[in-house]
Amino acid sequence: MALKEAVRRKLDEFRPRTTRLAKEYGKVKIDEVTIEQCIGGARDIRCLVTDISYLDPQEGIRFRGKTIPETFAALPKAPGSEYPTVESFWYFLLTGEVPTQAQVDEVLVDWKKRQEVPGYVFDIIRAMPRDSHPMTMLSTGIGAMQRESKFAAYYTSGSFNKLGAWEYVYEDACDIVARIPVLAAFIYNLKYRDDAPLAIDPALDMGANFARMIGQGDEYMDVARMYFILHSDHESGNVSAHATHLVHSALSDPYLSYAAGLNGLAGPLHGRANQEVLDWTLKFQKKYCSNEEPTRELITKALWDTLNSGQVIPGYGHAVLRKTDPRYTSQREFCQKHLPGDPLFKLVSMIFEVAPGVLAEHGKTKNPWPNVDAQSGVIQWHYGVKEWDFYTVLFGVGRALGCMANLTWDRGLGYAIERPKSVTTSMLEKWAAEG
Ligand code: NMX
Ligand code: MLT
Repeated sequence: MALKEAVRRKLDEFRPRTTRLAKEYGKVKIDEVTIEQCIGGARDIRCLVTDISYLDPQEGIRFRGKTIPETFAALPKAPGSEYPTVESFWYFLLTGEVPTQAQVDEVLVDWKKRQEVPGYVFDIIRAMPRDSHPMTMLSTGIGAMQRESKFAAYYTSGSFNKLGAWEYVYEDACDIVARIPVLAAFIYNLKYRDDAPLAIDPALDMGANFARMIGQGDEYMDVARMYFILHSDHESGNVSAHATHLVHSALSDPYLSYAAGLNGLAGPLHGRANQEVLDWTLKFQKKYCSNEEPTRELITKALWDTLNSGQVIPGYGHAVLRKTDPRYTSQREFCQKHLPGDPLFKLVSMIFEVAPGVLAEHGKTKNPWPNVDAQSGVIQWHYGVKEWDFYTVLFGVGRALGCMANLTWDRGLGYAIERPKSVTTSMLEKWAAEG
């Protein structure tokens, strides 16, 4: 498999760099920690390493050094499509190299071989109450599949070798990214389509096949490709990526690790914000616009009502970004091209005109600009995926790409178990008094 060999080559190139940094420059300081950071969620403390993506507060995300437009432009596209295949993006994330069409085709064939979700996983999800949140079903499904882990089997085989362990993480990572769209589609069909059978099309790439599996037409194929790529990775400190990395650092296998990542993604301050955005927007429509068109004044009032009731404005703000999220912009451009007249898109655009000013006046958030979640739901809604409690599952399918690429590299570079040091409040008070 060319991809695995390319990853091996890249890891062999990188390992001496990491080893040298740790051995020769291990005591060089790259940050210091304040009490504010210690109490305030470790914000901005530089203590994680990844080469898969980097988030600049002003510019936003770069995948393997490329901005979103550069990434979309560089990678091989699906036939007749404006967007690259998820398979080509996977090759790029894992290696940092733009694949040839032949290399993409090889990934496509490989994923087809790996994509079968064992029947017992479906049985377990079927046994859950039908009104369980789809993220609970997704995380349960990934956790249940843990018995398939090649890494776990290797660990208990008696011949575990630290240097070779990444190969088994790679195998699990490829299995997970190939299977998670099938699992997600199964959950969608079970909950919202009367348990419709999965119409898997072996000829199609991942994004296109996902569209087919949830009963969508051809026009949704690029939506899926774009969505999964945009949501894949956001450097390593975000909750889902960090949780996945942390759990794997104990040598828990990729299934257990990604189930943990998904549980973090399910939080309303993280991935579930996309569900909250749609919920907020539709409630706004129902409450204020049953008889009249939305206006800036009505939106301003609704935003203040939300803030005054102690809630956050979903889809706005960010822990790192200090400008409009380029993932928001990318999806907005998609909307301007494909659904300019959609009433919900118009409303979301009007919120974009008003919310930053309201949040700035409110004066709390460090970043009043929209993030990825403010724009993603309206696209799903437009194409008929109207069950908004499913939107975080879509995020979870995309985020698997970044988390699994990272785990492969974590193991390849032999990163240590993560174990930061905690202190007590009395210690902080003592250091505060000492200045
Ligand atoms: N609406 C109202 N208040 C906000 C918002 C917002 N959108 N964003 C931040 N604040 C408040 C925040 O709650 C905090 O208040 P307090 O001091 O009372 O605790 C204050 O502003 C300072 O927070 P920041 O330092 O600006 O933001 P932080 O890094 O702590 O949190 C988020 C980042 C993303 C959790 C926060 O902006 C938020 O809750 N946004 C709304 C939820 C959302 O869209 N999440 C999705 C993020 C992207 N993703 O997909 O994960
Ligand atoms: C993400 O994509 O993970 C979110 O934007 C949250 C983050 O980066 O902290």
